[in-house]
Amino acid sequence: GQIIHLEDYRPTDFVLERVDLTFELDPKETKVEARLILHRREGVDASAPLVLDGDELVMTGLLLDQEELAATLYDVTDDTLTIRGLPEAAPFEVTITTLLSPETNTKLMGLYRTNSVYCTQCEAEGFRRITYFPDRPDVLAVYTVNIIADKKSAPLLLSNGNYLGGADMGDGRHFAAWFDPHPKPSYLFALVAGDLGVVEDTFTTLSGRDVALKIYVEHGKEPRASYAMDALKRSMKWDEDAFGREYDLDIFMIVAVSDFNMGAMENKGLNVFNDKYVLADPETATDADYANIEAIIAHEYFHNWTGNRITCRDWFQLCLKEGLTVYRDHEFSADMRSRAVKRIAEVRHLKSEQFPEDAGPLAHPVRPTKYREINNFYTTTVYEKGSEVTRMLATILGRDLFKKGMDLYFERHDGQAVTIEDFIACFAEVSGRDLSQFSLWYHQAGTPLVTASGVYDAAKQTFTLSLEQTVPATPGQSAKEPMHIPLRMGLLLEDGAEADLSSVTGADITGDVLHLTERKQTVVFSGITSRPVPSFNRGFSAPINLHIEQSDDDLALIARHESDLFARWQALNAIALANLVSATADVRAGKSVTVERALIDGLIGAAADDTLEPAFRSQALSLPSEADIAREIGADNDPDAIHTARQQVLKAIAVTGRETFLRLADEMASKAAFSPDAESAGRRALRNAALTYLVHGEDNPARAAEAFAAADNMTDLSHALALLAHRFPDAPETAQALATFRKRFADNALVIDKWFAVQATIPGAGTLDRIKTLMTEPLFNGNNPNRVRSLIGSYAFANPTGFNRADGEGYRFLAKQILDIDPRNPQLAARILTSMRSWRSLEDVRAGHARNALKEIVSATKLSADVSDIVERMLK
Ligand code: BAL
Ligand code: ZN
Repeated sequence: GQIIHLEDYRPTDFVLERVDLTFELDPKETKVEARLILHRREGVDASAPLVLDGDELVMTGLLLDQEELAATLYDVTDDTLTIRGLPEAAPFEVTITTLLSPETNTKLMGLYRTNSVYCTQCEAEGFRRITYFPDRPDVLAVYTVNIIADKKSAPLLLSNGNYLGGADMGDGRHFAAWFDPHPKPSYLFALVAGDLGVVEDTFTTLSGRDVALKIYVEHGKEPRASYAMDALKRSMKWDEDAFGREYDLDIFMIVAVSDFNMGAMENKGLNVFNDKYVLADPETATDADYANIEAIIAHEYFHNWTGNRITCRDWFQLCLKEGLTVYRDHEFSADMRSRAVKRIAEVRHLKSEQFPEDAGPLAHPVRPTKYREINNFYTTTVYEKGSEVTRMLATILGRDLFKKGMDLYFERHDGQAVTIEDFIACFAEVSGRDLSQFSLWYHQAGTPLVTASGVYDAAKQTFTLSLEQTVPATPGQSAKEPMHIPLRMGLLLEDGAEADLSSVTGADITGDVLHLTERKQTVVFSGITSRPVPSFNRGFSAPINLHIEQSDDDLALIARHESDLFARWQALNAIALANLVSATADVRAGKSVTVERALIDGLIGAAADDTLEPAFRSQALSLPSEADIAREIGADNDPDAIHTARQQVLKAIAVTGRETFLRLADEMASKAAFSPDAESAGRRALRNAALTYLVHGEDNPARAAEAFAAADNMTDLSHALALLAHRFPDAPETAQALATFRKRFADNALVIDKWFAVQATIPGAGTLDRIKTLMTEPLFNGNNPNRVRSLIGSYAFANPTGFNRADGEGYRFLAKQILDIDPRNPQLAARILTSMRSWRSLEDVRAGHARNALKEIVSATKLSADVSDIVERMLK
């Protein structure tokens, strides 16, 4: 494919007024008739042709104002339909008939079948696989949709908007008509038809309108949709309370399907979900699953305003809807659960997924300026860093001005397709601030590095802080400007009190926010009565790497006394990370590993502190991951050494903390019936964290096997299974537990995904053979994205030692899988391939093997645009 540039944007020559679609559904041959009413945009040359997008379409009819079009007046290529000789000013009607084969559509874009249900996925460019169309987000139109289908196999016929009516057709078929009054781009179109069960409820909006809520799932799974329904109602209420946003149709529908490339999709009034993010009950879903369901139900619902009512002008603006909507779902979850614990989880995710992306060959700005394949830009940079940028805007402006800016955005741009500049202008206007430097966050890729050092002058009672920021070079961007970095901070004094920051020179400070705007800044605080311990980036107010020489004692002070709970966790994490990095160096040097007292005391102290909520204590106990350690080391990584070092540190903590962990395992055991609420989940998390240490401090699997046998919910059961499999992969107890689990859940695809994932993530070189055997399992299904992600994705993304085998077999295996998946499902293949994005930070031997595997992919004869874009960027 060719490269698309932001600077080439121009509006369409023709304005689309209305769309009428008629589907005659059939698994092998679905007929689509699309009637488009258009007119030439004012000022556009009278000879300009209409150019429509298409992808793998078979066209069997083309009419202009109901008359057949002469062959000389149009051209069809693989990806366009061009029509000439159109009226100069008057509206006209183009009617296109296409034939589709939903059953053989394995790309899961456009119209396809999943478990005998017809379903669509159109974002970003799937609608062009249904009919020829101006398939771009700035073409907004009102849609009427008629669906005709076999009555028996598809009693349910759904599309966007409100239901108009339907009837029996007398020939075994029936039809239904839907009308969506809200103009929308084609990527928000959806159709679902099939035989599904439903869970129903209603929501009364703030202005008193009743909205029918329906969640469609496979028959028999209705009870597992009740948590999703509850999350939906809480989301609708929260968006009214927090953002003043009311729902705007008579009905809101969610359909859960089992074959889906993404997590979910925000189609207007008809969200389609990966069933993984709808279905839950205590027996089959973990606490993490419940939290994800809550977050994703909210995310898709919030898109109704941030994405649907106000959409993107072009796909470069993807973060306009995604970054903002992630920010909104983060805030929602923070209000539903513990804000500090939620923030810790967000930052862990950001650092483990987005920071490596930003530091590697796939780095790109939050608002990119060019792309070859837009599907490859649904990234953690656009989503998670995009959300962080929104959060910084809220931090800089403060709550009230941020809200004013959002209100102005909703009011000014409702019904429009807009840009990041339009969004930022609303905040500049309400605050009177110049946000041009802040906007660099959208344009400059790379994680800024801030280095800080402080000097205390006891005689003058001043604390002088030298701050310096650099933004690393990234592909296509060698030189960077300094950014506006809002750094929330505190100066902790000896007695645990906090210094007053108001007497300061060299930087603007508002509340506890220090505004770092220059490359180098010297900031002097006066009236500081004792040597202060600076605590930076409270709440992770800016997505940066921070380097500061700070002793373990100072970090331990922060971990005990910071008023910001997130900062306490951050300090503990910093102690742990430094220790794990030096332990890795020890292992590579053949020395014994040193585990610092500050780490052991800090972790066990936090774990034992009954004044803190259990969920926080479990986060405190959870050591940085092997990927976190690799990222901190940065270059010449040996995953085996990292693993060994981390295991040894874990064991040392386990041995010293044994009494505490035994107490916690006992105290946190649940005495009441299962509840998925955050507090109960926190107790389970702390108990399981304690169990993890206990099991790592012992040489036999008895305790893990006992936990497996005793578990009465999926959180505890899957945790025990992972402990067994990862710590004692070859024990008979592990084989037994895996077999029991498989037998008990063989009929439940989502649970079996966990069974595959736990085996795919067993550390060590031997896991590859295990995976090859698992692929011949009757339960493996290479066409189901969830299943492929659970086995092959988990291996490549979440098994550093297993995947990064020193002999390169892991990479060669992945290359083979990518080439196998690509022809069926390019999006899935490209996504899994990004697991190799940090290959350059490996030691030379592994990096050499990785390069060869990537070269093997790039030299394959036929690659999708998705995979070739990723692999070429990774090799550049
Ligand atoms: N728009 C794609 C799925 C999501 O981000 O909600
Ligand atoms: Zn989204």
